[in-house]
Amino acid sequence: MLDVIVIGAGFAGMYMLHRLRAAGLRTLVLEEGGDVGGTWYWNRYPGARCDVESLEYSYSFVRGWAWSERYAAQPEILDYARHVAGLLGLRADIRFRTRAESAFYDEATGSWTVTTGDGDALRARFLVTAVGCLSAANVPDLPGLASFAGPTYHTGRWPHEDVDLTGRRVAVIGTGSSGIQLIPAIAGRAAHVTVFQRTPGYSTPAVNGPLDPGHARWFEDHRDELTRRARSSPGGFLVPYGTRAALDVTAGERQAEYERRWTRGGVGFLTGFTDLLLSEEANESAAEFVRAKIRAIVTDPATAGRLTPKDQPIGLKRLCLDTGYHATYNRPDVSLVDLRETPIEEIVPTGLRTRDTVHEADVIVFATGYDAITGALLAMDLRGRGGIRLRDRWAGGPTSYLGLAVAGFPNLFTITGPGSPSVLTNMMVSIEQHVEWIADCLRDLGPHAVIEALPDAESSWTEQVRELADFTLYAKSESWYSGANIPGKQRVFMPYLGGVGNYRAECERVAANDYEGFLRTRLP
Ligand code: NA7
Repeated sequence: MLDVIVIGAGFAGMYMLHRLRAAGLRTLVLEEGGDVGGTWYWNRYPGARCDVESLEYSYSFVRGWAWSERYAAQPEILDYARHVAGLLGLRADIRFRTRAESAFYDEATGSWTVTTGDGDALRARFLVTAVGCLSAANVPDLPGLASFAGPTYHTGRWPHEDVDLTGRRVAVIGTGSSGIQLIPAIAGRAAHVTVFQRTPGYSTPAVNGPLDPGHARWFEDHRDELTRRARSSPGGFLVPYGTRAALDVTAGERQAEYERRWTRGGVGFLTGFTDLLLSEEANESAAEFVRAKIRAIVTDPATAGRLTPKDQPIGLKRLCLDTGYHATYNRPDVSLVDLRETPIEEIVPTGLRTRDTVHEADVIVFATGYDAITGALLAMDLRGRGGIRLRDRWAGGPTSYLGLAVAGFPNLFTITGPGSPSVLTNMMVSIEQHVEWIADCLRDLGPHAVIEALPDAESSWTEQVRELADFTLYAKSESWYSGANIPGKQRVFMPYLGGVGNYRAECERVAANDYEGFLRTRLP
């Protein structure tokens, strides 16, 4: 029997394997893809790029990698993942093209049995899920889809072979981060791009470009100090965080701060003031700044109107970063269909039919997002004590202690699970923190331990996550953070909003307090 099975060989699973091996635990990683990289293995669509700066979106302990751009494109991030796998010799303990279909906990032996897609049954004392928060693709069930004559792609399941869109008429459904990256990247190459937009989103410029080697050297020289800073910050990013409320400064000062951040680019647009996600009035000042930018960029006023988010605060859906997204609509070969005015009625062999016309297309791209945070966990048949299914346990929405453990599921840890800061932060910082906490926990407890979240600890943590969300504008928002993008999914705001610094302190306190909130026993 193994000590640990890890599911997923993205950045979380790779680091988990490295740390568990260092702790002397026999570990096997199961990975559905053909290589390491997780989200960067699957998300190969044109324009795919990280919206966290490359230097910050890298392992804190790996040195000597030279990123070429401020924001790395998918191929370079995948190369980096492969490089790290080679450096640490990880592939020897990863079984690729192996999907974990189910995992059952056996109380008698205190172990997990994981059944793979090939029918193998593998046993381990501990199970760690590293399945990613944005990996279960959401493809809407549109009438007539099977009748479409051309190929269809989802951005998160993009083929590994070359997809040549040259001279094709491409329909893109969805304008979240993926659509916003893809659309400018294919415009000009495709004969025509027709974008089907349900909700206009806010986006600010990435201001991408070649990485200054001097800055990269400075970053490397100061890496330890910068890592400490990121780890104690609210979001795990090294952006400047303002200390004043937007409503405490003059309108002119607000504009100047927004303009500075717009020009600098990157994820820090909303961190200039303390109240942008707490006060509707403060939020509106930032939202209106971005709306004015869209109106200034897009030359056709009707198109600009459709692209401008109305009556929605900024930042409650993930704020996108773009490179020339809005300007793309000034091209004659790009058009916008507003699905609120003319919804898709059906897919026909030659395209997409709305009330007034058929929009002809050779290819359909679904940039329609994911069943986020819980989707990949629930795609497996996970069963805990007494055979209870995770799906049933979470029928009323996910509950978790620290986003790391679920009551009734002993010896299971969920990296970046619901109830942890995860998607609201620099994922690299959150991944490293979870991996290190889990590895230290297993090292402290030894392979014969059984550890399980106590129901009271789980309820009070889940309540704390909810209370924090209720304190902010997120409480009333509709987004994948709360499951609102998936029909029938329970609405629960899933990420922990207290910030990575506070969260880390709480996890460390729990461990130092003899794993407070966990029941610990030992196998006989
Ligand atoms: P997102 O952010 O969930 O965006 C999905 C987009 O697809 C969004 O514009 C949705 O509109 C749209 N959508 C979803 N379902 C439909 C249907 N049925 N019809 C029309 N349009 C639809 O996913 P992304 O992949 O762009 O980004 C996910 C994260 O990955 C991103 O935040 C980064 O962290 C990386 P809606 O807004 O729901 O009206």
